[in-house]
Amino acid sequence: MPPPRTFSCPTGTAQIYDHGAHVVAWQPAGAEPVLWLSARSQFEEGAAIRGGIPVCFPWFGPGRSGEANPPHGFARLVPWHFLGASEAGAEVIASYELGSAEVESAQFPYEFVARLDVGVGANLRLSLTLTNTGDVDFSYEEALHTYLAVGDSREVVIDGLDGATYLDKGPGGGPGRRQDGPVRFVGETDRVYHSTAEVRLTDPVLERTLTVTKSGSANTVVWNPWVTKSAAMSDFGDDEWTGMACIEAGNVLADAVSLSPGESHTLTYLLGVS
Ligand code: TA6
Repeated sequence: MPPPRTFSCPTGTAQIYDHGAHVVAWQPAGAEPVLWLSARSQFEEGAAIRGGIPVCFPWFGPGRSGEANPPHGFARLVPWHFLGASEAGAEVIASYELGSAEVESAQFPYEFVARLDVGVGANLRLSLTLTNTGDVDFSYEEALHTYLAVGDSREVVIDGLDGATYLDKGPGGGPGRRQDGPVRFVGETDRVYHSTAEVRLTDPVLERTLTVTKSGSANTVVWNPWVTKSAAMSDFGDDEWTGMACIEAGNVLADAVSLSPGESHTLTYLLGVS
């Protein structure tokens, strides 16, 4: 697999693989790295990179049918076209594109163009735009599945989801739950919130707050695999669960996006550090 491209400006640096248009690293000037990447990740054609910001499309997990494969869709498993990079104010913007002609999928037989624009600077901003380039309506799920680096996942506090309803995909979970106060990790946590709100992760160990602001996203997914699930993943170190937390922006399940011919939709994910 070709090495990642590095994008650097005075306010920040990022690394992105053409494979999946996958952002694997971002570091604001003067700050520590913000994204988590497993030491056990694969970097192979056709395989998902474990960490950074996987682009999940055209379905999330096993999809609305519960039977879609591969998990989280094909977009993160294939090379995207690098369109170029441009300086814009205090950031550099790298752009990638994936067209339906390059990803034959009987499970998603539609014509589309996916574009990912990544703004690199003091903040990290991803905009994922889908355009229906065919002549029939289609719907799809999507997520920017961000792995954040944390000092100790058992100590972080996630604010902004208080009162939001969620689907608990964790052990003994189910639909129709409502968040009461901040989110803390005390076991395997896998929740799909119905929320458009800004989310803040306070990390007392690294002494920083990570802020996720989004647009065009009806769902926020919060995930930590904890002990058992980490041990079951070959590309995830058994003890790595204490160093990461996923806060993802998406449109999944009942919030899947529908596009008529010629229509576009953009999901934006803005990550900041303070
Ligand atoms: O976003 C959380 C989740 O859907 C979890 O259920 C878990 O499966 C995670 O994604 C990782 O999925 P992956 O296919 O990358 O192993």
